[in-house]
Amino acid sequence: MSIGTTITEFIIEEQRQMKGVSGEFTALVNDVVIACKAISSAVRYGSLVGVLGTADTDNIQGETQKKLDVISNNLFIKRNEWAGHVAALASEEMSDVYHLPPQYPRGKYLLVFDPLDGSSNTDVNGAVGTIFSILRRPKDSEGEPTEDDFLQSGDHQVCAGYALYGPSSMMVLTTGHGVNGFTLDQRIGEYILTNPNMKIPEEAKDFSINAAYMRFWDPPVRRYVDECLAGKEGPRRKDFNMRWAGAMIADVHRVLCQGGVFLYPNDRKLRAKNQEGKLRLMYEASPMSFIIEQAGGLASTGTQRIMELQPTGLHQRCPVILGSRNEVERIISYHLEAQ
Ligand code: P6P
Repeated sequence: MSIGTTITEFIIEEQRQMKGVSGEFTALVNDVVIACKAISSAVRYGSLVGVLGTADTDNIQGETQKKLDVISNNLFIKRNEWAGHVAALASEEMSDVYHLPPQYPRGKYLLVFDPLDGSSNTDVNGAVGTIFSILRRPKDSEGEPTEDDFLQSGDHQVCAGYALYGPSSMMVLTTGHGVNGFTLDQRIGEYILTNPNMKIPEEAKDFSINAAYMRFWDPPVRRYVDECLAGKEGPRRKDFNMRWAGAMIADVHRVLCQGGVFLYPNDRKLRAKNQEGKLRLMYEASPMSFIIEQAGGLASTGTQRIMELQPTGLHQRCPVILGSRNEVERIISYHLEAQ
């Protein structure tokens, strides 16, 4: 039985191309991979082992946590805190920076993650996943890392990736040299390279947005969606399809594979809550934007490139419009015309 290229072999090859990256980076990615395998397993057992339903706690976002949110967060911490590759962790599920227990050495990387994106899908057996981003600890950072040490724009990411727990368990990651996809071979418990050098198709027929909020949308977003809905008879002269999985990771993975555009824009409802969009910059928008750009696509707030946004807080939100270059450029042009 031939095994194929495991994700560890692939990362070691990548490391040889990356300047200033030691074996520490490879070992860190390996720990992240093991954490994702553990989360994939926990998600798959579902109600068989009582991991579904809500925990009795809320996260920093004020969202009621699912049991699997807490389990996934703890698995990610336990796998990544001990080895000495990271100096601190930050998570959607924790309000502050997570400082490592005193007995563990501090490494040169910072790891920020959403342990279980789309967790509202867990109780209905829908797709969920883990998103992570690896940053370098700033050279002038001393003692225990602070929140400020994490507040780096998306262009500073060393690595970004996600694990999608769908019909198959996949990992997709980039270190700035393109995007590669790996599928978990349950027979040997290894992620195997199955989608080398992923490129987002330029032609698109899918758009992904939660149309329940249509009445709150800004005119540029409304114009884009209305033109898609007008189909062949409208200005786009072709029919479109709409998809909304309720999990960014599943919707963006489809856009990466088939082309199209994913939108979670700002709108009147969010502004009324003083929010700039719903999705979080550090552990949702930035890592997914890194992947989409490395696959030849674009990622914008509608007026700014997401990877250039300077974060002001760990849990800062931002509007997200990402996908096939020409679709995102069209939406950006509608925003600029509306200014
Ligand atoms: P809505 C999941 O909670 C999430 O953060 C993203 O994964 C997903 O795209 C979005 O929120 C869904 O939001 O408003 O459609 O429930």
